[in-house]
Amino acid sequence: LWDQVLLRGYLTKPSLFDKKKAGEYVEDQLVGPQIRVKQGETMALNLNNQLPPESETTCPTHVENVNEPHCFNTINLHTHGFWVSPQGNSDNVFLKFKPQEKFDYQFKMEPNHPAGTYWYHAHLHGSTALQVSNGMAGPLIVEGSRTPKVKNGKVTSTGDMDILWKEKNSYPNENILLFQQIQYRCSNPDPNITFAVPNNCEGVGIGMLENYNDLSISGFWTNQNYYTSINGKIVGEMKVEQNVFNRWRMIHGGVRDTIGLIIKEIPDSSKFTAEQTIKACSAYQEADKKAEFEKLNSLNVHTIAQDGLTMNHVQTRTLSVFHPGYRHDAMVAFPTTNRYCIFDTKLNIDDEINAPLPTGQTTPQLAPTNLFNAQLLGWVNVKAAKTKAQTAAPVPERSCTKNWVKQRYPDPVISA
Ligand SMILES: [Cu+2]
Repeated sequence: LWDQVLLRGYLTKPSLFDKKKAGEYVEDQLVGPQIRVKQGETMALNLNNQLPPESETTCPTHVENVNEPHCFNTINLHTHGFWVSPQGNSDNVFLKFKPQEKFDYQFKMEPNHPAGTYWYHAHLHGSTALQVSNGMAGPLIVEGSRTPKVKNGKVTSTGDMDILWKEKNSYPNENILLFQQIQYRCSNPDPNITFAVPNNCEGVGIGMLENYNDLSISGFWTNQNYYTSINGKIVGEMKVEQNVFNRWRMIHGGVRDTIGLIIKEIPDSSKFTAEQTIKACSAYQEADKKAEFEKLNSLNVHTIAQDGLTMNHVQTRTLSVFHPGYRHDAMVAFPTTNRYCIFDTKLNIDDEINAPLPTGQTTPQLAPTNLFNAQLLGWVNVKAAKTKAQTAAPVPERSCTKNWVKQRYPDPVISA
């Protein structure tokens, strides 16, 4: 039984927008629409606030203490990671727009702005965490075509991955995975109706997020019946083709829990239905299945960019750690037609934001003990490869060194 929720978000279709303008609540996905822009372009964006009106109680004219949360229906928009002006009608977090107000943003992208994966979200002081936890976040993609620059045999600029990674002369398909942590609480106007678990509405309440006390600040994220969604879906399906490299643009658009992403293969599962897959994946979540969980094959994820920046070398890993706001671009190929589970494994720094690492560690490690090994976030449905002869995708050994660039580009393309 899924909970019904009433949250703030970005509408994805003009038809929904017209309804909303008429004062209605509308049904839409949890995640904001994808926005794409090219290097050198100006991104024009009209933000039109159709949230319900504020009152003197919810949004006082004079705020005594600006750190006191307030004005949850007053918004603005921040382009997370963009190298643009933070002033005027650009990425200016001091702008604020009340319900029924609208604003024309203009984000001027430099011709050398790094192509990559970014995201946008509400960023008004006093309401940011609450609005982002409602779902006010969406993917922001910068497309680019810069070639690597090499000087005296050294790469001085890595170039844009959009044109660097080719498979059989075509650019790889891509999937955006935007992770969100929607921290709603159930409510019912009848005070006699209470909820044993605050975020399990049991069909008699509606999930909302209306004050900061409801934001989970401490304690174990998973143990509180919370989920991290991918593209607005809880334990949703991703479709891919066997052995084909896809570029996964992964964005942590949540504010709460660090994600330790691991993709595990379920043996003999190629004929599993969605229900069977979710059941099979879920069986590995609890701590008493730790040994079995660890025995499952982990998929190699070939990370090519972090936080919008193309890396010098491909880094192959099985565990990808995302703190809130972080992005990873990775090339992933699924070698079998088995089902794969997308897990958030429990880390030793989990459930803490910016927790210091134990002495001597440079990256977070899997938690030695936890009630859960991992939480299931989604699953992958792999369609059989078109050609029978196809072998498992090779682990790429690529880097933006001169040799590699030379293999891919004729000399004149490399600007010295
Ligand atoms: Cu941000």
